[in-house]
Amino acid sequence: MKKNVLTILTLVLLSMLSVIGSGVSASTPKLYIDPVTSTADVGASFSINIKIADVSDLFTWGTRLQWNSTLLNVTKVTEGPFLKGRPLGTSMIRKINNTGGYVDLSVTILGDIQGIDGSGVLATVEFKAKAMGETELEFYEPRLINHFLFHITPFDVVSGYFINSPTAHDIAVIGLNTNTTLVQAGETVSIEVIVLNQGAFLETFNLTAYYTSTQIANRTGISLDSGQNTTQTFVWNTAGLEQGNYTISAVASFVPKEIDIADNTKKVYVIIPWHDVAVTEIKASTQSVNAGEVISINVTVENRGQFNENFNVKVFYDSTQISEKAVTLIPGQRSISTFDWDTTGVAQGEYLIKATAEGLPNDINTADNTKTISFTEAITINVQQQGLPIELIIGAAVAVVIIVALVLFFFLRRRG
Ligand SMILES: [Ca+2]
Ligand SMILES: [Ca+2]
Repeated sequence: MKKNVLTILTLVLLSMLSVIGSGVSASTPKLYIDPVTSTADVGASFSINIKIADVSDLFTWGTRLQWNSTLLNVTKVTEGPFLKGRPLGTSMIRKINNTGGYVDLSVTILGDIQGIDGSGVLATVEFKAKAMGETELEFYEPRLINHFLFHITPFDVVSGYFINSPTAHDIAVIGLNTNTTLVQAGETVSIEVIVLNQGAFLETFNLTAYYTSTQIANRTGISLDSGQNTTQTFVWNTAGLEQGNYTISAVASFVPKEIDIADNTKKVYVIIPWHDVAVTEIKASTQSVNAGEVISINVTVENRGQFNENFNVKVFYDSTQISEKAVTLIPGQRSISTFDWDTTGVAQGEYLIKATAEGLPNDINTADNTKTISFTEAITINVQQQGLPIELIIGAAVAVVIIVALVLFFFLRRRG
């Protein structure tokens, strides 16, 4: 047992040293767990720090930190010094769920003031080990927000790891970060992959980076000692690629007798931005009017791309244009424009209303730029009637003819 403890301590020390040694780009903020690898005997406690490096104007941060609930319980969460010391202090929300194996954390500076620059400890989390095994201490949906309430992006994320069974073979991709999440086709993306030997033995493996299922590059024969990590950088040339959402993955090949193969792959997303606006809904204020009345038509449009867009929305009944409006939308924004249709002079009948978004030459999906209401939603234009409707007059005349015919029929039969 003593030898095991010594091995674990060496492993932890090695991983701490290698973390200090592995330099990450100075300009991109990094959210990480220190130390990368933790250990504790069953029943013993240990602490990890959630740290930030190279951040500017950090005002609010939050994340879920999750782990395998059969191995660890959180016993204490305290806020670190990084955001503290402001005139009005900070507010921290922590929700510990040891059954689910996670803690939700959120800290914000109080008051309308600047955020903090630099590097430091955001929080300290104390765990107690319940069993033998290993688990990732993983960030889920982490967010960094500045004092303008904008998300700070991109930032690098490196998960932590707990192990107290030192006889395993296991390597893991613990970090996968790109220098950008938005790239113009033709530019290059730098992909940084961090692999940690979480097992107890020297391992040799291959590391491959992909976009979607296409290989970017492959490194063979990477060797790592127990507890050691390596940072490998790949360059992805996006020349000739279409606009879209690309999955970037890093895959470490399995080593013999590997106990956990799920952590050998990590994924992130990079977007080659596109223009796309869409008409998503048309609603008329009424379905039936007399000619001469005004119908309000609400048209909902959405910016489904990544650029600010200016375009025109036109509304038609059948193929006749009712009117046109200019719309400006930021990415992801939706708006409703109201068009008044004055039906003066419109012939009696049923009409389908159509709306189109026009004036965006690079829209990648023009199919969603036009929307027409369904036949069941057709607008009926009635002609205003003076006196009795013609149908009623014809109906009454027919009834009179039938009654006269019947009376005549019975009268002649009786006489005969
Ligand atoms: Ca593994
Ligand atoms: Ca479109």
